[in-house]
Amino acid sequence: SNDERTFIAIKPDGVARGLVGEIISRFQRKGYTLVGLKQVVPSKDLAESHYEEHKERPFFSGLVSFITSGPVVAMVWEGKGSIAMARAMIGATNPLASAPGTIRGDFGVDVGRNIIHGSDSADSAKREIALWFKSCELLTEVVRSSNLYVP
Ligand code: DAT
Ligand code: MG
Repeated sequence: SNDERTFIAIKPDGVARGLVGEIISRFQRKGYTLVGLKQVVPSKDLAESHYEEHKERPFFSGLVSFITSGPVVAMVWEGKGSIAMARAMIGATNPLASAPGTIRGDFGVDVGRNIIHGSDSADSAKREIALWFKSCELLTEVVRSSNLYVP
């Protein structure tokens, strides 16, 4: 449906490297609509909740310290097929395995510095949007009436 929403976060490395505009531009050009946007240095609690599924993994503590190490640009993008399409546009987890043309494939080489997060399913998207945003921080209804822009 047209109102499918996904959670996307530009990680501290992506922000520090000046990739925010490039990444936002890619989602906009694809035809998705930005319905939530903020910059935040995540707390340890937020980072641990966000990556809860990985808490037993050996890289968990490094991942949490990395994601809390600086500003993250948290976003909600809306549009048809946005969850799976954002994952495709982001590329494989390890940037060395990500195809050129994807965000990780174009801009990274290190799995521990892979620039961007995207929700991996409808359930994850719902959980992550609620974790990072209050409902009042999101557009309630995307206006699609402009005759200049029809996604
Ligand atoms: P993704 O971000 O593609 O959904 P994931 O959910 O499997 O990947 O892992 C979450 C993040 O954890 C990932 O973006 C980077 C980090 N990570 C994953 N596997 C790793 C590994 N083997 N070594 C170090 N960091 C890893
Ligand atoms: Mg994941």
